[in-house]
Amino acid sequence: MQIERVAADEVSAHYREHGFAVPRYRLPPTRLAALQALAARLIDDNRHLGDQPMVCPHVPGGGVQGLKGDRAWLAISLEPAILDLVESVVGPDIILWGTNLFAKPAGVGRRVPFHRDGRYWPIEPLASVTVWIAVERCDAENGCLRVVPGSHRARAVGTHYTSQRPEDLIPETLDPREYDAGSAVDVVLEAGEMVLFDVYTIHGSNPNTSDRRRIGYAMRYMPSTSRFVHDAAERRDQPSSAHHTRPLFLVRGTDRCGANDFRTGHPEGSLGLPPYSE
Ligand SMILES: O=C(O)CCC(=O)C(=O)O
Repeated sequence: MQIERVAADEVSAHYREHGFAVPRYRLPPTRLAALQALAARLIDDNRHLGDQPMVCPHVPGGGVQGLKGDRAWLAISLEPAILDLVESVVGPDIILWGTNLFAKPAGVGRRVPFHRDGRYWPIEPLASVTVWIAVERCDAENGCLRVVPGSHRARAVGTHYTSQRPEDLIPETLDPREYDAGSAVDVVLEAGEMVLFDVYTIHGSNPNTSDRRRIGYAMRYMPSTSRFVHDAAERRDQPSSAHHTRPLFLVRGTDRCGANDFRTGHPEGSLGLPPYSE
């Protein structure tokens, strides 16, 4: 399958059919420059993490990684055009519940094994869309994101095992008998382009064999018809994820299920949402 860029009003149909969509929209130059500066600083300030995924840079001091984050990251998640795209796939009531920076240094040979997200995400019922933005050009040589088209139709996370292999960047690995790796496609993106993919879409990435680094910024949004269950997270969490202290940001609409907790993880007395800034 060829990856095509689709108009904003076609994103939802493409996403429903294939489990992902690459919109024609890309981050405006000033926003992209801000994102690139934030990413460069985050990587510099957190050298001890090496190539590990950085959890929730939008929450200063909010993770268990000792990450030096910055609330300026939130402006990216609040970009109205991005929220419009998210709305087209999850509806008008939207919660931002997480972010990750995936930075693979040049020539570092680690892969992200194929997996489905959500295996331990405490969202009930499970529903979430990731907006993964290329901070710099991402292609086959530097280990771009890869997706298995149509794999979201399973509506189940499938059987995973925990990899102990040092060449794997994350341990979650989907049993290879559950999909045809030959049908995976490279999602080649220019800086500022993005892909939306479903919580049930199988995805991963190859090692970066190039002399360029590869950086993607993933933002996780859920419809507020679902509940983010902080206390369930405490029981089934991955050590590096700290889901039980995740702050939720109602970025559009209202809390439809009425049971989401917008206080956990936020500084006292604040619901934590800065105004949108141009
Ligand atoms: O950036 C990558 O290579 C993997 C990203 C990923 O697994 C995710 O966003 O869930």
